[in-house]
Amino acid sequence: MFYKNKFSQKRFENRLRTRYIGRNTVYQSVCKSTNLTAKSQCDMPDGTVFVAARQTNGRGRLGRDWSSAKGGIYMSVLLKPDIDAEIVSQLTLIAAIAVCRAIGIDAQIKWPNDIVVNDRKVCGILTEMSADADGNTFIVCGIGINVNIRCFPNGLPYAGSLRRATGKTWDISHLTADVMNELENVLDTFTKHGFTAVADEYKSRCVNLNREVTLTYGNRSVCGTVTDVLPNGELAVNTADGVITAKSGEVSVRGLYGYV
Ligand code: BT5
Repeated sequence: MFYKNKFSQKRFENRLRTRYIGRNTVYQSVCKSTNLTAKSQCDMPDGTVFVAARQTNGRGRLGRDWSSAKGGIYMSVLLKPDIDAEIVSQLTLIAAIAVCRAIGIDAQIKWPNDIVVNDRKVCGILTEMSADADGNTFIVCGIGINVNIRCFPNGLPYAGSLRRATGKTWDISHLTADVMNELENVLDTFTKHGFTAVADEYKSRCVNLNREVTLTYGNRSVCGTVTDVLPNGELAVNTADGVITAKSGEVSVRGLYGYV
């Protein structure tokens, strides 16, 4: 079982079925953050994936920390698509669908970027857009999955892992490849037909739908009930002031992660 908890380039490559995602992979046993590594090597080809066994400064959104112990997957995909900035937030949703397909168990998505299994967060996604010295824009899609992690720091009571949810040790090399295989599939559909082509799949997994939420964006907070995820990936929330839509933001779902 020990080999499953360790990234092996050979096992990974044998499993990879992609044309370009992960065809160039940079592996580090430890780094600060794979998103930072990806940004510092943004001259690498489209689809390059930066993988680490652990991170010392794993990052979430809004400068939050991402706990990154050994036994997880920490990967950042460098993308150079010909798309406008508005699409960046949709890429987070695309990656969420890919992770759900790859793990293959009953996973839900808490809009926009959490993968939830048995009401616990097993994966987070951080998509960032940057530009190189010549002003060429690129996207880094960072994915952190709690695979075989058994215990989390005290401050993370709602973190879970695939191992804890299923009782089995997962193969890190295979799952890393599976995420890339699925990401390329979903991205192909997305590039050809837009988010609308996968919106129903996202909605079918979306834990926010028909739930009471508090949505925080900028320095505003509103309460309401989620009525839809729109064909462009925005969340529609029915509030006392009418329906508002959000492209990004923080959502607390009543009844999830201890939120009452
Ligand atoms: C995220 O942010 O969920 C995005 C996480 C992205 C991590 C990947 S790993 C590879 C790449 N390199 C990086 O440096 N980052 C990306 P957010 O929605 O802001 O959630 C952060 C919150 O999740 C924290 O404030 C904690 O409450 C909680 N958290 C931290 N570590 C966790 C973990 N390992 N599992 C579950 N929850 C965690």
